Amino acid sequence: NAMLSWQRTEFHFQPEKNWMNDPNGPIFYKGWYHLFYQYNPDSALWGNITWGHAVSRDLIHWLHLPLAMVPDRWYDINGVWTGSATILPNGTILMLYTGSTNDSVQVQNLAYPADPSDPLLLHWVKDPSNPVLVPPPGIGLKDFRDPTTAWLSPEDDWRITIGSKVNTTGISLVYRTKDFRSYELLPGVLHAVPGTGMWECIDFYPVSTTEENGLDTSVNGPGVKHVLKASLDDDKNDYYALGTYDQQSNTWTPDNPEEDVGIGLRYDYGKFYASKTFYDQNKQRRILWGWIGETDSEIADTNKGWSSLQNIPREVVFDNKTGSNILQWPVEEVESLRISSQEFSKVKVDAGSIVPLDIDETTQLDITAEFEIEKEALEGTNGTDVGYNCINSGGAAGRGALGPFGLLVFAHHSLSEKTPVYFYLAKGTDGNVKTFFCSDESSSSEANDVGKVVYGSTVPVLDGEKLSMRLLVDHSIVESFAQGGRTVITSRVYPTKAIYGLARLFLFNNATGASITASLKIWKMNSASIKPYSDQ
Ligand code: DQQ
Repeated sequence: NAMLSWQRTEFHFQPEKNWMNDPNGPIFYKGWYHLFYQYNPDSALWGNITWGHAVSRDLIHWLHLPLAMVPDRWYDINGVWTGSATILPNGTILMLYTGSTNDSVQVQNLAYPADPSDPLLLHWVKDPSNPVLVPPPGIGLKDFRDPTTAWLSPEDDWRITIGSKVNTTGISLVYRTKDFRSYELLPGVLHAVPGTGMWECIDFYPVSTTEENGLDTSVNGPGVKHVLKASLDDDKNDYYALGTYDQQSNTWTPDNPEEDVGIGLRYDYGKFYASKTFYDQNKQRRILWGWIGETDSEIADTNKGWSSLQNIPREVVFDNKTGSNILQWPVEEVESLRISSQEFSKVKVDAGSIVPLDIDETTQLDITAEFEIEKEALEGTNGTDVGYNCINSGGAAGRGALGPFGLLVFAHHSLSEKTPVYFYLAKGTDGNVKTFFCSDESSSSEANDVGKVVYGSTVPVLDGEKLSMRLLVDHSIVESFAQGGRTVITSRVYPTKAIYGLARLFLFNNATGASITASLKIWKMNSASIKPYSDQ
């Protein structure tokens, strides 16, 4: 359908057609990055789940490969669900994944490459001893899924964690194994949080508090914190927390119990779910993939013949400036797609005004922007917008003393369609400033079968820091990063008029009491021209 083809992205990963969801088993092997993913080969809606497969030299330019695994055994006939890869010290790759059995029971299965000398890893063997794990006593038969990458314990065995729930408490079960075929459930749980419901797609990994590089999954000790992430089935968001992992007692303890998993920080305050990291031994970094679903209707998805994207892979590090969050940043390789750039220096945007930015094509952009707010205004009245939050405060049209201000992307010149991405400063009666980072879809499209949500959260801004944002814009998605990746928001948007050459870019400032100054660098982005597979 040519009418809808503009919504297809040009540099985000997506299959040639049909439905995709969670990223699975990402690894770097023999010079190639591998991405597997939940895939329905038959339609643009969820079902018949297989493992799709693609490879890349640089995480940006992909080659589609044949399906890696299909539901063809009693233990996965209702779906080859989510799983993770472990690379053993001798280089052997093992995949653990959830199968939905002929009775729709969730079990864990082991698979490995048929030919480890094949860098493309085209063929996979399911182990004869499958299933290797079935739900333990007391755990619901459909509440046991998504094994993590294994880590090596000091006792020289491997550990994995698997998500579940007991009543409404989300939990992470830990197993030990020597050979990945037989397992022992460890007593207790790695962690549990009441009221958070089923934990899907748990991720558990170390981050360094002293070094810039990422850490392989088994690293622990001084200068290491552990991130625990759960995807909450009940509200379809990915929540993480920083904490300490004690191997002896098999427990993880959050640094701040008030910001525990599922009740505190999110990777992304927009549309982003079922994510997974892997350690990239090629560049000593940890990389995050997540499933970005559609927010239009199922009818629209069926008509356009495809659903869902993966984010531009993000490097994840501990934020040693705040000490209380991670930073997510698009991998440097995405910068290879930057074509031409335009710079705008110290553009003044008066209170209540907009300024068009003279860019002719705005559907594929990488934008960096810095904002300064008029000093007198910032130092003025205390107690403005004390109860502000992005979600219930009127979006970008709501006006306060010190916000909102930022960018309008996918904007029609009439402004009948626009997606504002913005900061909003709220000042307490004590004079303390709280900075919000938000994205407002409410006037993103004149279509009436699409989600139009206002997303966002607070973002830490330290003394002396300018307000900064980076936006990756690609046809129907905008991934927005504030303050170097402390707070991230991904929006899917489906304008009907602000498309192709009619999509424009503006600065806006809806504050009542402050002018702002913006400096920007804006790159046009090339297409990543993702290639179909051919045997030749
Ligand atoms: N998607 C998979 C499950 C997982 C869910 C099935 C999360 O394994 O829990 O497609 O999106």
